[in-house]
Amino acid sequence: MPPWSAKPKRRSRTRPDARARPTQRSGIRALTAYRQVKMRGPPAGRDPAFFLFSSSRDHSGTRHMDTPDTDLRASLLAAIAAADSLEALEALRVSALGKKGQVTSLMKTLGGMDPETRKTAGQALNALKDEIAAALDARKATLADAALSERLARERVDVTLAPRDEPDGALHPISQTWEEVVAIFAQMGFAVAEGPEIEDDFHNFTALNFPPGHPARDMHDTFFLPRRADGTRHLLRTHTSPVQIRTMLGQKPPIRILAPGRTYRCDSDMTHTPMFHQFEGLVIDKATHFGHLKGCLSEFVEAYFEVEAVPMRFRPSFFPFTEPSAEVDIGCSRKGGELRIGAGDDWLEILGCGMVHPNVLRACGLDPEEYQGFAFGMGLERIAMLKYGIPDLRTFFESDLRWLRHYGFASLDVPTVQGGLSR
Ligand code: 2U9
Repeated sequence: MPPWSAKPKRRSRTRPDARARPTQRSGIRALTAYRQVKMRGPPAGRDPAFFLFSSSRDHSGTRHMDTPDTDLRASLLAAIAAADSLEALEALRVSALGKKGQVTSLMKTLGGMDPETRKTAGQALNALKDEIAAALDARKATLADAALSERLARERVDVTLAPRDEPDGALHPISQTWEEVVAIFAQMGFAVAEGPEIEDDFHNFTALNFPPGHPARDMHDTFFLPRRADGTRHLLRTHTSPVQIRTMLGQKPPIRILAPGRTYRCDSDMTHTPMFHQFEGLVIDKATHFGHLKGCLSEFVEAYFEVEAVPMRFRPSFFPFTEPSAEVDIGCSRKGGELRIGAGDDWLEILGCGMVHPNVLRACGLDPEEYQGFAFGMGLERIAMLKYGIPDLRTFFESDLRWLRHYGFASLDVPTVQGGLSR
C-alpha cells in the first residue's frame, strides 16, 4: 500500500489513540540532526527531511515514530516517478500537498514548536514541499509529452486526400453591371452621388416639374407612406432624380454626377418589378448642349457593350424634367434568335435622356439663361439583361443560387475600362 494511503499507526499500547505527532522534544532532535546534515550532509540513504521529525521513546521506553516511519521524501518522489497517468499523479498531489496531505499535516505541526526549531523545521518542510511540487510538475510534463507522442504516433493525417470543393461566391449581375457603369462614367469625370430612398413630394416630383395632377403622383404608380400630422406624405422614390435635385440645391455648377440606386414603382408583371435599379446622370455647366449629351452617351454605349461604332438613334420623347427629351436606341441584329449589339438593321431601346428643363433649373436656384445641362436615365436590370443574355427580369430577385452560379461574376475581377469590364 502506498505510504500516502496508509492509515496512521497506533503508536503505543499505553496511548492507543496517540497519533504520530511531532513534539517539541522531537523538534529539538530534528534541529540537531538538521544542523549535522547541514554540516556533514545526510547519512547515506537519508535526506534532510527525514530528520525533521524523527523517532522517539515514551516514558516506558517504547520506541515509536513521530513522523511517517519511512523516508517521506524518498517515498513520495518514488511514487511520483512511478505514476503512470495524470489521474494517479493528481491523487498523489492531493495526498501529499492537498489540505489533508502528508506534507500539509506536517506543516500544521510547526505551530507547536519553539521558535528556533520552528524556523529550521519550517525551512526544511518548505524545501520538501517545493521539491515535491516541482517533481509533480516535471512528471506531469513528462506524462503529457508521452501522451502527445503516443497520439501523434497513433493519429495519421492523409495529406494526399483531395480538398473539399469550396464553392466560390459570385457577384450578382446587378452588382457587376453597377461596377461597370460606374467605371465608365468615372473615366469621363463623373462623381457618384447618393441620397435617401424615402423621399418627399418636392424632391421626387415638384422640383422635377411634375404638374399637380400627373399620373406618377397617383397611388396606383407610387408607394406612399401614411400621411403625417401636417398632411404631407413621404414616398419611396420612383427614380434617382431627387439625388440630382439635392446635389443642385447643395452645390454650385459645374456638376457632373452619376446617381445609381434602388427605385420603387407600383408595378409587377413580366417586365416590371416593384423595386428596380436605375442609373441617372446629370451634367450642369455654362454652354452645355445636346452635342455633349450625344457624345457622352455614345462613349458609354461603346464602352459598356464593348463594341466599336455602335449605331445610335435619338427618338423624340417626353419627360416632365427634360426639354427636348429623347429615347435612345442602339443598332442590333436578332438573326436566329440571337441578339447582337452594334450590327444589323434592327433597333433596341436602352435609355432616355434630354436637356434639363428650365423649370427644374429654376427650382434649384439656377438661372437657365446662365446654366444648361443634360440628363439621362437607364434601368440597370435592362442593360444587364441585354449584355449578359438574361431572358427573365424576375429571376434577378429570386435568390436562386443555381441562377447566381450561372450568371454571377468572380468577385475579384474588378471592372476597369483599360483592364476590361467583364470576363
Ligand atoms: C434632373 C433632371 C433631369 C433623368 C432622365 C430619363 C430621361 C429616362 C428612364 C429610363 C428607364 C427611367 O429606369 S427608367 O424607367 N429615365 O428616360 N431620365 S432623363 O433626367 C433628369 C434627372 C434629374 C435634376
